[in-house]
Amino acid sequence: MTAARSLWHEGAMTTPHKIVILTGAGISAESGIDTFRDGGGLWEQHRVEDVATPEAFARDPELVQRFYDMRRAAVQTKLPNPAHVALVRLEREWPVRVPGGDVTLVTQNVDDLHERGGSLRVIHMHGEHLSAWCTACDARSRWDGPLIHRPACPACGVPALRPDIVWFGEIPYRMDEIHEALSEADLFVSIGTSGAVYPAAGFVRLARELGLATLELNLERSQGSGWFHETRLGAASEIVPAWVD
Ligand code: BV8
Repeated sequence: MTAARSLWHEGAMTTPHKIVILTGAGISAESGIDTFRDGGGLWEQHRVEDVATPEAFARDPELVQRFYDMRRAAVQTKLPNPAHVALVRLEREWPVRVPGGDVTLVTQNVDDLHERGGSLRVIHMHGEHLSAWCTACDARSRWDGPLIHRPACPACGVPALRPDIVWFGEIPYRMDEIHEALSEADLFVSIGTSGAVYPAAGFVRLARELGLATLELNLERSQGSGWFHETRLGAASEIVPAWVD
């Protein structure tokens, strides 16, 4: 774990203890899951931003359910890639190698590839494909099948299940935990995100204000690249293991 151990920060080589990692669609791209904005970010000629909203769900629930049923099924045919696996090594080995060391993994992704790669603690700030949210009783249930046929909620029996996904205009999950992790960390690493969606896109600025070292690992420069101390470009399945190992 050489690369993760040290990073130039304000001219000095430092050894981070607490690391916060943010991942986006780019870490899952090489597992075959489409990103949002590469290739136009379209689905059946709909902009994702136009489908992933409460208004779209109210206007055309079947269209939105079909959109998520298709992606929920597709995700289950994909496999974690070496980038996911490298982060599992970091999560397991960092606390052993560095006294007080800790890794907090925050993802914008709604797939379960981090978990299937072996990550034990994942903060899904935008929700999860494999979870259904009952609008009648507010219960969340693990769900891997379609919702288009309005199945009954496992908790209350009412056919009121929606994708447990944070849509545009909705408040992301576990923001307090994320802010607390950033306030205690000394390194923020962003992997595979365009920096197009807030509040996630603002984490690097918060990290800079808090005095963290900041590193971006991405296929290309992002909207937030100017805020990072260092940006390394390349495919996640190559540059993430190279950084961790
Ligand atoms: C909020 C679930 C308030 C959906 C997602 C008007 C009205 C309402 C809100 C707003 C508004 N204007 C602005 C906003 C805020 C809005 C926002 O930011 N809009 C954008 C479009 C301007 N945000 C919200 O609404 C958020 N909520 O603001 O509530 C609030 C906030 C805090 C506290 C209190 C109140 C909610 C946003 C969540 C939306 N839901 N996902 C779904 O999945 O179906 S967002 C969606 O975009 C995904 O989660 C995705 O992860 C995320 C970000 O995209 P990326 O992951 O970065 O993916 P992208 O395709 O963009 O980029 C891929 C990157 O990977 C690229 O850089 C590429 O180069 C790189 N890459 C590609 N291949 C590889 C690679 N890198 C490495 N290796 C490779 N092989």
